[in-house]
Amino acid sequence: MTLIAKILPTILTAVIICFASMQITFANDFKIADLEIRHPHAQAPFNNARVTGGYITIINNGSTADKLIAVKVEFAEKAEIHEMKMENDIMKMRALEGGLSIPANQTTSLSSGANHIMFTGLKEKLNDGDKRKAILVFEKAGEIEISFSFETLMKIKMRTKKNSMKMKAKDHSEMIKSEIIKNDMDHKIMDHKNMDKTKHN
Ligand SMILES: [Cu+2]
Repeated sequence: MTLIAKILPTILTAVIICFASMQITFANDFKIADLEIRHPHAQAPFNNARVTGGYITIINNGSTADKLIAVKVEFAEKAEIHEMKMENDIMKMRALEGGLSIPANQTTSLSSGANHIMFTGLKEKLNDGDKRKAILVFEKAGEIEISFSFETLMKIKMRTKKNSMKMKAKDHSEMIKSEIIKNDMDHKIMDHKNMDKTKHN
C-alpha cells in the first residue's frame, strides 16, 4: 500500500469533520415550540456608534399566532422592537407598542429598512464576526436564548438582495406551476368538448 492510500482515510475523515464543524458554526438557527428562528444578525456599528440594528426571520409553523414581546441583551442598555412608518412623507421609526405579531403559518422578517430590533447604548465595540447572546421573549412560546452574529452592512445588504432574488425566483416557479394547472384544465375542457362532439356525431 502506498503512503497516500494509507493516509487517505485519515485525510477524508479530517475533511468530513471540518465540514461538519463548519456547518455548526455557520448555521445560526434556533427553534422553540412551533417557531423557527433563522439567522439572527446585527450590523457591526461604524466607528464608535453606540446604536445598531438587529434582524431575524421568524417562521411560525403552528396554527396559532404569537407575539415577540421583548428582546433582552447584555451588550446594550436597551433593545427595542421598532417599526418603520411613513409620517408626513418622512420614514420614521418607533417602538412597537405591545410587541410584534407573529401570524400563524407565516414568515415574519425583521430586516434592514423594515421592522427591526434597535440596540441602543452599546456597551462594547462590536465587530464583524462577533457573536452575542440575546433572549427573545414570546407571548405564547416563552423565552429562548439565541445569539446575534455581527456582520458588516455590506454583508447584510448582500444577503437581503440574495433573499429577495430567491423570493422572486420562487414566485416565478409558482407562476409556472399555476400556468401548468391552468393549461391542464384547458386541455380537459377541450377534451370534454371533443368527447361531447363525438357522442353527438
Ligand atoms: Cu430603530
